[in-house]
Amino acid sequence: MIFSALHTVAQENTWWKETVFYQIYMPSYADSQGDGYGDFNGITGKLDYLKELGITGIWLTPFLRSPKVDNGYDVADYYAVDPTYGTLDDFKNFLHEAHKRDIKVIMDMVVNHTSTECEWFKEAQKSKDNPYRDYYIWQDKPNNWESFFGGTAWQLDETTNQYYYHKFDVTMADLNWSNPKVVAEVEKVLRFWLSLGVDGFRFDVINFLTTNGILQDNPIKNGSQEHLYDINQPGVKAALKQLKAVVNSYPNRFTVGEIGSDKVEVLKQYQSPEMMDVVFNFNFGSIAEFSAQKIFSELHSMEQQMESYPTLFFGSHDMPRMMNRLANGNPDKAMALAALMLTARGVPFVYYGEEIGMHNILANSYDEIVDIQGKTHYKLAIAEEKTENEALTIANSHNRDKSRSPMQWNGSASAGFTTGRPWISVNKGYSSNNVALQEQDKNSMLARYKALIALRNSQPVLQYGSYKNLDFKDDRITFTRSYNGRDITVIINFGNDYKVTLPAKSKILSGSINLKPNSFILYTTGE
Ligand SMILES: [Ca+2]
Ligand SMILES: [Ca+2]
Repeated sequence: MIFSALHTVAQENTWWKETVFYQIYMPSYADSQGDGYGDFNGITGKLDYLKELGITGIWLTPFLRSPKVDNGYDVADYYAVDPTYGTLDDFKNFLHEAHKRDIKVIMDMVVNHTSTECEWFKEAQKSKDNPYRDYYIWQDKPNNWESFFGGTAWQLDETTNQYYYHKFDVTMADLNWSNPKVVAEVEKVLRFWLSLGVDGFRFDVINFLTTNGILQDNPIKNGSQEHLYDINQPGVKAALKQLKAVVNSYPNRFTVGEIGSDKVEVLKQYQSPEMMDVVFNFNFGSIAEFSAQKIFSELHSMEQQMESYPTLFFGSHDMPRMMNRLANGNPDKAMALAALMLTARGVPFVYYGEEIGMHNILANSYDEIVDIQGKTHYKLAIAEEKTENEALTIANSHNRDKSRSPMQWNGSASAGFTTGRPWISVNKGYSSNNVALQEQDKNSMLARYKALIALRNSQPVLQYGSYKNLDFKDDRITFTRSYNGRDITVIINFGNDYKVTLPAKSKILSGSINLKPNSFILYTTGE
């Protein structure tokens, strides 16, 4: 009895290897009641669109109650839906409707820090002997640790005359993960949402958990700080194992970790069924400008070094859109990149709007900047006596608004995103680029995305196949994936015209043998 029960629990949970995820940036997807912000009822209304697109998993950016200084990555109440996005019942309805369509839902879980408006912090602030005091990190004197958003990471709290630590904004106080009460508190939060039926979590900046009591200065090397004591601290892995044990106590759940590091050898340390099922590698996903060689070498390095699946993505809410950053506005190039993301070995994450080739927006003045990171860099530049124009340029290079403009549904006012005033600028190109237009065009990006995703969803080789080869030559990325005696070969051509010689008995699944620049072919051999 005991053994069979254990066997059931230990059965490998693999749905995520079959899943095409779609990241929804909560405030920007669909507004149901005209306040200018996306909400759950809006998203629920788009589930048929996502089902049609072939999406089988949704990652929602934070939707818990928050002052939204950092768009919800600053949680004030871990048990409440932010009223901007609706009610808990709206969320439950959304989840039910998604599950009805066989779409899994994972939520962003931000536990490195809370908003300073969280009750835990408000209590902690009251006195040095408050029971919540040690939920956070306090010092009589700041050390040299820097905020990720710029400037010092310490803020004086005048009530108790001590400084609290904030790796990010001053309104986002870091939780003290060396306190077992914090761990227990977060476990309770996870259970609450898992019990409601969420299929897993995307854990935010998970290697920033402050688990080490030693708060000494970071060493300075060549003028910049080495993050020896504030990131990847001893204890992070143990904390992740505790969190994952809670997740694994519910059947068929999944975790993906955001790891703040550009080293695959650091990333892979956090990837295991006992910690994070998969992790994001930003060297691959947020590569600053197009290079077929660089994309290939990151893919190759993940394949060589990581034991489990890598994640495959070229866009998120923290980086400029793939269409501008990598594809230079060329839809064919964006499609070739999409083909890589949807046919290589790994878990693909499509960022909302990529499927219609959405472009960046850019702020023309300080007033147009919404993102806290953009604003902070502007103010720091002004403080350093830069001109307003210089400060704007600096701010725009850090400004994450670029990829956060409302989803372009149709040609009506505000792209059909809202009947009211959108919280952030709509991309001006929406009247010529939107879902409604692309749905009428069988050669549109949307149609091509649907076809690619349908292929991935129907071919176990593309979900489970290992690589027989993974090669790069003349700006062509080529691989053959193999599973249960069936092979699928993918050639993605970022170079010049190239004619493919098909092996005997092969069948083309997509594309043609005459590969133009920025095109691809998929063909199968075997049964
Ligand atoms: Ca709304
Ligand atoms: Ca921390």
